[in-house]
Amino acid sequence: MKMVFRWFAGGYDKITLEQIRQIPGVKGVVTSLLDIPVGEVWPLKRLQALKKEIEDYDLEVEVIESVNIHEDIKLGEKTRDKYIQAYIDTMKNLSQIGVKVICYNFMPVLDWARSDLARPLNDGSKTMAYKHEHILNIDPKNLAHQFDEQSDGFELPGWEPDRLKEMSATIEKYKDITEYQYWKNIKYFLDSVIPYAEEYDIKLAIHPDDPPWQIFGLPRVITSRDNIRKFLDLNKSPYNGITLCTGSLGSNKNNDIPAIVREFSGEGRVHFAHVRNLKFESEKDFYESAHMSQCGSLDLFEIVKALYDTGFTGYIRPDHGRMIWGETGRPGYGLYDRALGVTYLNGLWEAIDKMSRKIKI
Ligand code: DNO
Repeated sequence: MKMVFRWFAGGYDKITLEQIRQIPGVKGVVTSLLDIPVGEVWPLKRLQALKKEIEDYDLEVEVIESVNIHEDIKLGEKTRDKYIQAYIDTMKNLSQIGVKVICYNFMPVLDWARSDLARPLNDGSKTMAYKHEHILNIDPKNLAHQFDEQSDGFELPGWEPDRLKEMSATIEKYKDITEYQYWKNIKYFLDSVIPYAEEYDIKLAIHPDDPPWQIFGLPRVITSRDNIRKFLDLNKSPYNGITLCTGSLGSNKNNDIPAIVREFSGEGRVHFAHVRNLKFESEKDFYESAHMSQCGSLDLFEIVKALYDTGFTGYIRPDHGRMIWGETGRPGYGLYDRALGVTYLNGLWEAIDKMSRKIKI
């Protein structure tokens, strides 16, 4: 596995590359060009400059999160081919700077959702939380407004302004889209781009829906073991893979994460892993806890062991962290708690590695 850390390029992060290079065991950053509107080609010159900026700190840039999918592709509109072509052109440019994995999602209109971005915990830290009742009863527009107020002035990934401008109108367009049609739209996208992913040697890694169930009446399908199987079968190329996000899938108690890891990583279809923990407060309510198993409801030892046992050679990053030690910044993406996450994951990996070598001897 290769440990990476999410960093928002182009002045969108207050965490510096200098700080990231000092986290032990981090080999590279996961980033994107946030200012390029969805559907436009990412210019090669910008990408070359980005690569240089990152490599000047001895870090690599082999994973992009995300190249977002234009809504017309998700909706299967006539204009989708133009946006698919732009996606392919972006992939080509990314391949020229050595990118190996693109993380993206197929969530309609919105990306992830939480009811609270800064819930105070007993130890004085703050974290993101999800209360199902709150999401059931809120207009998505008001949620966007609430996020704006709680995000400390940072643009949240997945809640970019260009996406939100048209939000109500776009939600309306999904009224007539059935799940069956949605799956067909996903397949159309995959069959169009995967041959180029193979040619450019870039693996595509879809991110699960977060939370993994329907919200605001929109189709959300990358939610469970069965649906991931269905997704991977839509196009069987090894370049069509997943981002195994433990927190997103893990917020449905029926998803057995170590088993999901064993199955899909065992088949070489997990190209990227987002590893974090969460603590259930009821069936569908949870908050994002510190990474350690004893702090949350997921067993991170079992998850890392499943990755290890299946010979996982992809990229891994700690996921959302709490805000600790008085840090302020983009919710979920502070420096300190994620750095602790890196150290914990590296510790688990080293221990599992050394123990299994001993057992073999
Ligand atoms: C949130 C992230 C998501 C993720 C996208 C991938 O913090 O996990 O926004 O990057 O869904 O496209």
